[in-house]
Amino acid sequence: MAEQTTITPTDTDVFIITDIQYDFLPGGALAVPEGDAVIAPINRLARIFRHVLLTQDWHPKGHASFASTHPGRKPFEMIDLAYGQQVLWPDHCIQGTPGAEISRELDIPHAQLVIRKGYNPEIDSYSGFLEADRRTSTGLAGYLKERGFRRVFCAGLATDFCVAWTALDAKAAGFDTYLIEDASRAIDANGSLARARADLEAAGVHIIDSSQIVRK
Ligand code: VGL
Ligand code: ZN
Repeated sequence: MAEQTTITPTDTDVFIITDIQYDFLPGGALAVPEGDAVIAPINRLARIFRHVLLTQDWHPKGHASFASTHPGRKPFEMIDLAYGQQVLWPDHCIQGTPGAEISRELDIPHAQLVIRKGYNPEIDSYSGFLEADRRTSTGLAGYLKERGFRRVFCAGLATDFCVAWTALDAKAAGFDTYLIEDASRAIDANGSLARARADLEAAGVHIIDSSQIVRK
């Protein structure tokens, strides 16, 4: 059950918008079903937050998370990499390509930072905080702490991968963390959405609806 209280963003709140890039939108290489449905609620929410950050999936060609990098393997299969199990994906969000660009439909001129992730050829990074080896940091937690933020609000694509992992890592880093469900959409491969929801609930991430966020 979503929590029903209303929330008024303050100066110690930050809104982190995950991976609104053409490859995750309809027609893209790893299109998230209804991915474009998040843009209107995200644009509305972003106007209520003073502090907004974006993440951008940003892989080199031949990235370890691409099925095409592993002969004979197909997208959505699992593979064992040095750091553990990894889902294999179609090639997507390759550095400098049109598919990696952040959608021009996002209307957030006041966004303060774009944090790129997944640039390490050998390690995936769903989270904006920690790469998939769960050791290599992007520096985001330190950035947020140094700026004095206390609450982190997460939305974007995809709920069950990059948004969930970003929210879980925000919570683990000590921030009171919210995932805005209707401003996010899932890939939902092999039960991934149910697993992500269970992980979020177990971790104490608040799952909320965008209608709960109101300006003062
Ligand atoms: C994502 C799979 C691979 C995401 C990124 O943005 O959720 N999913 N790379
Ligand atoms: Zn990726």
